[in-house]
Amino acid sequence: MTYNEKDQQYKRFTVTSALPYANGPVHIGHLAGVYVPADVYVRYLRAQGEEVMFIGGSDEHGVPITIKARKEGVTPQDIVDRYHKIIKDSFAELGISFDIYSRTSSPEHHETAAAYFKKLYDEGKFVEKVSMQYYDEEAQQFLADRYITGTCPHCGNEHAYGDQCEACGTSLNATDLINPKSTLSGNPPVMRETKHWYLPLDQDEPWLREWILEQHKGDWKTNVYGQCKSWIDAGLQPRAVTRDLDWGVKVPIEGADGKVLYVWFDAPIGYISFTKQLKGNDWEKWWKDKDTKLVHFIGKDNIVFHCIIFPAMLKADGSYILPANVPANEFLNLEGDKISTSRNWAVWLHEYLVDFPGKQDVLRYTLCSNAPETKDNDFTWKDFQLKNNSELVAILGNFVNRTLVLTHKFYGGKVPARGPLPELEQEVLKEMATFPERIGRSIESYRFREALAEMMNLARLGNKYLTDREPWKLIKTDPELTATVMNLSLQICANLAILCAPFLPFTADKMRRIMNLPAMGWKDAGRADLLMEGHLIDKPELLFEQIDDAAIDAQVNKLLETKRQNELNAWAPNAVKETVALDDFGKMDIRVGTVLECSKVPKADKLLQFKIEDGMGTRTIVSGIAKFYPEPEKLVGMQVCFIANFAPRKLKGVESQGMILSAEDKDGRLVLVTPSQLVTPGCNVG
Ligand code: B3M
Ligand code: ZN
Repeated sequence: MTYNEKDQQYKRFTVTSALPYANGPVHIGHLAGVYVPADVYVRYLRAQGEEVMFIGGSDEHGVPITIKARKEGVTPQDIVDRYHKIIKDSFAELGISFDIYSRTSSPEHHETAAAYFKKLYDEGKFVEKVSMQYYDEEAQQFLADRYITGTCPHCGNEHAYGDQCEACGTSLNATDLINPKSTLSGNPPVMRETKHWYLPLDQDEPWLREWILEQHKGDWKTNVYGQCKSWIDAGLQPRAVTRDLDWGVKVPIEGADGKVLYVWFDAPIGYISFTKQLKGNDWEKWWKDKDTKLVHFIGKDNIVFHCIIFPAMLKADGSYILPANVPANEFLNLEGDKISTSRNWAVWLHEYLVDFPGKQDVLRYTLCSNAPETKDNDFTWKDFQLKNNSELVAILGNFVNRTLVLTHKFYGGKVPARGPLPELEQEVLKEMATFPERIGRSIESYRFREALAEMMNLARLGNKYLTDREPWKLIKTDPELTATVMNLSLQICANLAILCAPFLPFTADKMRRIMNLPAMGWKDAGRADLLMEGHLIDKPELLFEQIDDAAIDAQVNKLLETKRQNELNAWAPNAVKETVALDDFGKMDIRVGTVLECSKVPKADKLLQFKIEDGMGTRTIVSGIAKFYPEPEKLVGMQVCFIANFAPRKLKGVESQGMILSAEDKDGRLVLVTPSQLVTPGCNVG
């Protein structure tokens, strides 16, 4: 049973986690924001003996998926099939313990979402509106916001989208764009009439205000409460719940051909359809019984959908419970930059699992201890290494290993008898008994960083106890007390196996295996008799191993290469300089010359010196392209273009008579400009 009284009123817990779009893999930002905290929460509740259902799945509709499909020349189903599998498998390997991980392209979901819409429609809960929308006459389809680009009216960015300008971050309406164009045909779109159905959120304002701003004041996180308050205070507008698209849940009414449910209408209903898949006829108590606590784990960009729109949908039906809490996290950045799928600036979970086999708990630990619970936070690989080496290895791993090694060394692996308890031992046991509630209450309050730190404090207590008692010395003078010390240390290890399990499930399993411990519940923790005298411990194994600099450098270099690729992809020719008169150009005397000799300039790693036949004799020209031509001698015989009438200048002691022309490519490479055919040295370039 949970510690906080408010939770004790509930018979069961329905816990959902945001459905990741199946247009790419999941990354550490998703894990830190949503899935690791959700998993810690459900694992803890199960350990407390609570009835828990943990729902997850892939969000497979929406424009991002159709855009990716078009880009790759495949169908949206191909895209979601690919990424649903990658996401589902990588979650499973990280120990995210869903009771079901389903998908919104499933027939069961389509059926449930369509029926949900139909019920509200039949009960007149929607407002029907005809509006003008952009339409692509060549592609013969209405254009969703992401299918329209144009110039941002705020910053002039010519590649703004119909819903947002990524350059200045302004939210836009498609009609705001200057010179709008369809991304499908490239043509300017036309305006055409279309009908959609709207959720009248404006009518929901009174009860939403009371439910959120009154009832949940103080128990919803301030970042969540604050965002809801801003939305409500700004005045809620009716929200379209249908779209003119062909990929999604078909709108199940007359006069809705070519229309599907808006992805943010259908996706949250996925939580319900997945419950039906999991629980069959027993599903309703998980969504309609007031004895059920509903908690949504999400990132901050999903707050309005889970605190305002989805509750409005649930309320419109009238038979559902509303979420008791929505503990949204802020965002995790990576090496000081926003994580971005499109820029590949991410640590992808499926890649991490390949690069760091068997280190799932190291990632879980790092992301939980650094979670952006109240503000955006930053993940760095150096910190990941530090958390592993200085905390997991040095504190938790070290304490358990020392205890198990000494148990084998002194007692052949058997738990020794515990004698009378001196004061220090009584204090240690008294302190140990407080940890289950300290950790439990933090988890129940969605403060997972704090809960994890408390768990590690128990390991610190164990380390300090061993250091204070020094059993490796004490054995020589007081074997009876040593036995007591080792007995208590083993009890602390057994407690850690229970209390670390929500955070570090793989480590907990390993500890239990080594200590031959049965699976135990949270309520077993805090006790000093988990291991009875004579109980046999298996051979000790290290729980964690050092992560060396090479492994970290490899990851950092991988990101640096990504950054380099992004810069290359983002490269565009710089703006043309101001207009010059022909005469200005005429002042430049540009000639062709043949390279007679070429060599590095001594003590100047960037400079090459050329001896050029220029039709009037020879001249020496120094050029800063040594890095790009490592074998200068191979340039002999090549023809180059050079400016002949620059004043001579000394470069590293060599007099240079002119400037050789090179093109600077987007990757910074300097490439010599040479005529396409052999010409006479000294001829003019114009
Ligand atoms: N597919 C994920 C996101 O906005 C979105 C969540 C749906 S939860 C019902 O990143
Ligand atoms: Zn802009």
